[in-house]
Amino acid sequence: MRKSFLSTIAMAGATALALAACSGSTEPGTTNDPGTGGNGDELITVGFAQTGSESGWRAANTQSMQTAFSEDNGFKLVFNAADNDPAAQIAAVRSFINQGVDAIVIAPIVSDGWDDVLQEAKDAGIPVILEDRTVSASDDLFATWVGLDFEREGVYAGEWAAEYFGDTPTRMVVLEGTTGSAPANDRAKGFNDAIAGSGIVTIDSQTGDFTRDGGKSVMEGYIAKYGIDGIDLLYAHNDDMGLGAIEAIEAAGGKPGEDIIIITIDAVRDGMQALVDGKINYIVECNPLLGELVAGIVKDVVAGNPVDKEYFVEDQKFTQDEAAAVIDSRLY
Ligand code: GYE
Repeated sequence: MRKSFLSTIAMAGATALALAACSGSTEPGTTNDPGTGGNGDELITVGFAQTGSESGWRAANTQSMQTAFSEDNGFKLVFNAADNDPAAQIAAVRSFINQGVDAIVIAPIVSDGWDDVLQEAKDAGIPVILEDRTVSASDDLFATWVGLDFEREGVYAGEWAAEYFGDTPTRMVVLEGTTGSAPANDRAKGFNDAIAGSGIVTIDSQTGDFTRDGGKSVMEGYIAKYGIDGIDLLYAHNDDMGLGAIEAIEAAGGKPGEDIIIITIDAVRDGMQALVDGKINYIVECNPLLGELVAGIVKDVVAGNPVDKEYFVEDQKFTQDEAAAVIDSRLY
């Protein structure tokens, strides 16, 4: 069954419920119940295989996870960031298996290539919880997944573009996320479906690997090839690549948000500021604050309580005016 969490507030509420249900199932005197004097009950050891530190989104996600998987919450966290190297990430998961952790949480860099190591975790009796990105492996190899609907994010972005440009012939360049990652695949698909029938044509599409530097250098290449005047629209699969592209456009003497309309995904602080400043035209949110929800679900999985196969957290979307109204109250 598909579960949606409507907002950060709804998410926090649901998490509180999940945690309450969980602490009810643990024994008195655990770290969840320090008031009774803690009598040596064990922390849940969790290995977390993070992608790396490629973006503002990732920094907020790592912080959310590290805060939620604290000793005060009953966890010992073994953290690994793989610097966007899929082989290194799989090696980290193997090391968690060898260490005999109680559960493994993975934010998979790419979708493919997980079958063997997930089978090894299953054979070792260690449950795997996927966070953020999805995998193509069979879903009996992991307990559950918690994340965002990337395809819908792409649809939201594409719908705004189709509405803005209508039938007008529009030359679009795309900055794709990491090749083979679920958000890059799904954000492309959702966007392309939504612009079908509009005047928007993709003239170039390359990966900027979700980084600011990647977005900047790919955009420099686009500008060298097509000129600022030859590009009407930029769709960047995350804010950071869009922010890098803005630097490239400005360095070439162009006005981001005017000469080239820019749409990005994430809604992290720097992206929202660029939206308020008129340099980005539209942002679809991708909520990185998944830590508490994931921690509650990990406790349920380790306790043997039933969980759903997937938990979707819902995203918002912002025009320039909407961003100005909320920017001061944003948590990341
Ligand atoms: O959009 C991007 C990050 O997987 C949803 O990864 C995440 C994406 C996010 O690098 O900024």
